[in-house]
This record gives sequence, structure tokens and C-alpha cells, in this order.
Amino acid sequence: MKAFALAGKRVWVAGHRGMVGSAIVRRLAAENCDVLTATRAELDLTRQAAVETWMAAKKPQVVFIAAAEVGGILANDTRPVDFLTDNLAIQNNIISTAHTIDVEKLMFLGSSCIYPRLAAQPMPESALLTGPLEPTNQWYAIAKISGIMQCQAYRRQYGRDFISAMPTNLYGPGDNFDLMSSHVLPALLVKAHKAKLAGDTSMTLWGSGQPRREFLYVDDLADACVFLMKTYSDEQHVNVGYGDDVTIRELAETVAEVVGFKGTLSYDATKPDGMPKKLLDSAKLNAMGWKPAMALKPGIAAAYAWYLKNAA
Ligand code: GFB
Repeated sequence: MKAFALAGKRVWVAGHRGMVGSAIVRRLAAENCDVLTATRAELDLTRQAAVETWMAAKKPQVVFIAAAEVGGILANDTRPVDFLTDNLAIQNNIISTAHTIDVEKLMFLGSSCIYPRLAAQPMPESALLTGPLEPTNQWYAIAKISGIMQCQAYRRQYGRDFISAMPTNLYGPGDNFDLMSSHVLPALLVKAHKAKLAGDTSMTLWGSGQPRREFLYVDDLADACVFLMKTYSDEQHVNVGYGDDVTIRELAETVAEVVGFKGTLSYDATKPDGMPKKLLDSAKLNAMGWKPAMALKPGIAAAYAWYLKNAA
């Protein structure tokens, strides 16, 4: 693969205030490039004309699409319009305008929920569209699959260097700690922390605790995104995983240990389990020479430290 230089380029991180976007901004500090950002007040990414005007004025040469309507299993299950419509609008606007203004390279970010609910594990890139999706996040999944196809279409029809990366479940600094809309790892940190402070004897998890999840620390994802932007140029999306997974119960036990919560775990069976397992096969990325640095327990400790300092 031909190497792509970031040095000296105008690099726009769409969604720079989110957990992923802020990690990419941190990682780009080492790349000697000019990082462009826009707050929601400055630019509503769901409005095509606003995106066209902003991009024509700022002329980014490289774009990371880390902006999206995201959330955990309950948010996905209860707000299908937002997860489908807002995400399609954001990616349509940015990808089509990137073509219009001749952006040199663009990365679209999706999620491991694009794969079929019961895909053989671990899930390679070729598993895409081989079976029914997980009902709780099918709207987000369809939006993200569309984004992959949009980038492929612009490669084929216009020769654009637009690539896609599919991260597994992410966690770390800048995460969303709101219990109703967050993902599981930050939610368990908040629940264990509050239970410890309150002297509670138990904390309640959603679902059965049996599903398995793979967790990648967000700064590792950011490093993989920069690595791929500099080295990868092809139409197939690339999985970015950690390499192994744990049950939700095992996750909760580790979180309780890190937080210092000594109580028991109880389970709210009225909440959905979602996919039984969604471990990515990251062999394609690993073969290119990239692997994650942060293991789960120290990563949880770092996320908890960030939460205590910024969100508790
Ligand atoms: O992280 P999570 O919300 O999303 O849920 P998914 C993971 C698992 O953790 C589910 C369980 O089995 C939940 O039932 N869980 C236990 C909890 N306690 C809690 C809790 O307090 N909060 C939450 N949120 N979960 C998402 C997709 O699926 O994965 C998104 O819906 C995206 O679209 C994201 O793809 C990466 O991993 O199930």
C-alpha cells in the first residue's frame, strides 16, 4: 500500500468532542498536521447546505468521520428514527461534499453491530450482509452499512480514496456516563461507584449477564485510525478489535474490583441482552502490523479515573 502523509495537511475530525473524535484529536497531535474542528453550534452536520458551506470554506484535505448519533442498547432500541435518519444525513452530507471539494482521503467509522446477530465468531469483514441483523440496533447498523457502501461507491465511480473502519465496543476518556443512553462499561462504572458511595449491598445489571463483549480502549482505536489513514487504501472495510471478549458478568466483576465495590450483582431480566457475542476477527488489521496496547483492567482503571475527574 502507498503511504499517505498527514504532515502539513488540513485534517478535519468531524465529531471532535465525542469520545472517539477527541481521542483522534489527541493522537493527531503527533502528526504535525493542522487539525480542523467545528462545534455543533458552528455546524449542524445534518444540514446539507451548512456542511457544503463549511467544507468549501475550510477546505479539509483529510476527513475522519467520528460524528454520529450513538448510544447503548436501550438508546438504540428506543430511538430508531434518530439512529437511522440522523446518521444517514451526517454521513451523506460529509461524504458527498468530500467528493465535491476533492478531499484527498476520508475515513468513515462504523461499528461491530453491522454484522449479523448470529454471525460465526469471530466475525471477519466477509460476514457483512450474510444474515439478519440484531433487532435492537438494526437501524444504526443499516446506517453504518450504508456508509461503507457510500465510500465503496465513490471509490468505484470517482476513484475517491475513501476508506471505512469498524471498531468493536469502545470505552475510555470522554465516554457517555448517562445511565439511560450509555454503553455497558461506563454504565457499570457509574453503578459500582454510586453503590460504593451509598453503601449498597448490590448493583443491578441489565439482561442476563451472559452475553459476551469485546472492549477496545478508545486511544487504541484512535491509533488504529491514524495507522489506517496513513497505510490503507482499498474498498473493503477493516475491523478494529481488541482480540478477546468477556461476559457482561465478568466485566461487572472487574469493574467492581477496580471501583472497590464489594457488593453482589443482580440482574434486570426486563432489559435486552442484544447480540449473544460479537467478537471481531481483526486478522486483516493485525496482518498489516497493528495491535492494541491497553488491556481491559488498566483501561477500566483509566476510564474510572477520567470519570472521577470529569463526570462524577
Ligand atoms: O454496551 P451495550 O449497551 O450495547 O450493551 P451492545 C452490552 C450488553 O451489556 C447488553 C448489558 O447485553 C446489555 O444488556 N448491560 C448490562 C448493560 N447492564 C447494562 C447497563 O447498565 N447499561 C447498558 N447499556 N448495558 C451496542 C449497539 O450494542 O453496541 C450500538 O446498540 C453500538 O449500536 C455499540 O454498535 C457498539 O454492545 O449490546
